[in-house]
Amino acid sequence: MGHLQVFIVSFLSISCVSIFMPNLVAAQLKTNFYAQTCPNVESIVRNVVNQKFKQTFVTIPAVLRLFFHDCFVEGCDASVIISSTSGNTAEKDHPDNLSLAGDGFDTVIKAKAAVDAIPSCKNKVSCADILALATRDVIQLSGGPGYAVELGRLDGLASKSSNVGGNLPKPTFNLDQLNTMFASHGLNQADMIALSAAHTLGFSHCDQFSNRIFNFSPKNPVDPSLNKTYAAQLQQMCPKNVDPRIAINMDPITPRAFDNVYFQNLQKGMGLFTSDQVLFTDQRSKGTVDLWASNSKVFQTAFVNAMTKLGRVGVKTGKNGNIRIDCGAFN
Ligand code: HEM
Ligand SMILES: *[C@@H]1O[C@H](CO)[C@@H](O)[C@H](O)[C@H]1NC(C)=O
Ligand SMILES: CC(=O)N[C@H]1CO[C@H](CO)[C@@H](O)[C@@H]1O
Repeated sequence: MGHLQVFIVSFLSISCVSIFMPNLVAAQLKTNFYAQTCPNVESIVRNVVNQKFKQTFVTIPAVLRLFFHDCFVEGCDASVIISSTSGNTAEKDHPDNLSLAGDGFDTVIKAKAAVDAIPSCKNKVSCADILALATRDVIQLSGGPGYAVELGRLDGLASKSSNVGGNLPKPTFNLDQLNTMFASHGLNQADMIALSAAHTLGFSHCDQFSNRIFNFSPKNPVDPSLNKTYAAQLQQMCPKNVDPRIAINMDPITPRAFDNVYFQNLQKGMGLFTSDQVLFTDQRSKGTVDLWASNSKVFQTAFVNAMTKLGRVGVKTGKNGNIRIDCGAFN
């Protein structure tokens, strides 16, 4: 009897959710979405990612960050890949995108061409799904966990530079600001901390953190939460009036490995941005940082879970999207 009641209650609550909040239900996404139409899509994308990686390591952080930006602005719908036209300034030309490395875009364009070269796959696989697959592949290539990617996203029909600003986190954010922004995309604090570990890879331009090493506050020119040795190294690599094109490794210890050293760095005051270091200095998130700094397996499980949730943000189906022929332009 007790079991039956529990069953009925949970059955009802699930159906209510799907009736009243269809956008929160990712039922349309499935890992074998292309099993009939393009069964080899995963290996086709992976081959292109491998080739691109052999040409440049930047492929890895560039694809990973591109996926994050895509999902946070308009949803995971490849809107970030659209090029501006005379009538529309697209997302990628917003100043926050200035630093998105071109190799991420190039990877998706090349993978799309490889997929479309197979007759049965032609115009069947969305650019949004190709980006999601390439993201999983670059994480694995750099030593991170492998995972099954949910598929079935359509490509979006809008891409506006004016939609970018308020949707992406700033490196100066505190914990409340980070939590608020991630919560607005259905991600909780643990998801936010796990995803922040993407900063175990890749580069930052000096202007993104110069406030922390030169003019933090009248009392403390250097952010007191920064490790003193690390702060001195940052000042040396990024002096005042440095060439704005100079970028430095965000994880100074293992910059090319997807690992939990990101969290070990935070424990030493070696988080590059305020938004990184605050995860350790704020008592509400410190416990998670300490746990994941010492337990890579637990971190990886949380990361895969958070990436899967990120991949469900704002997914387009039906009339809200299509399969783009050219990932960089609307059909
Ligand atoms: C938590 C809030 C976050 C903030 C404030 C933030 C901010 C930034 C900033 C300012 C940069 C440096 C850009 C540059 O100067 O070139 C950067 C780089 C990067 N971010 Fe984030 N980010 C956040 C979360 C994420 C997430 C969730 C991911 C992916 C899951 C991610 C992936 C990356 C990667 C891979 C790079 C390196 C890009 C490259 O080397 O080309 N970030 N981020
Ligand atoms: C600063 O970083 C060094 C390693 O570069 C580490 O040995 C030291 O313990 C750190 N200091 C603090 C206060 O965490
Ligand atoms: C990779 C890419 O397309 N980056 C663009 C970002 O935005 C600037 C202008 O703000 C463009 O010049 C870049 O090409």
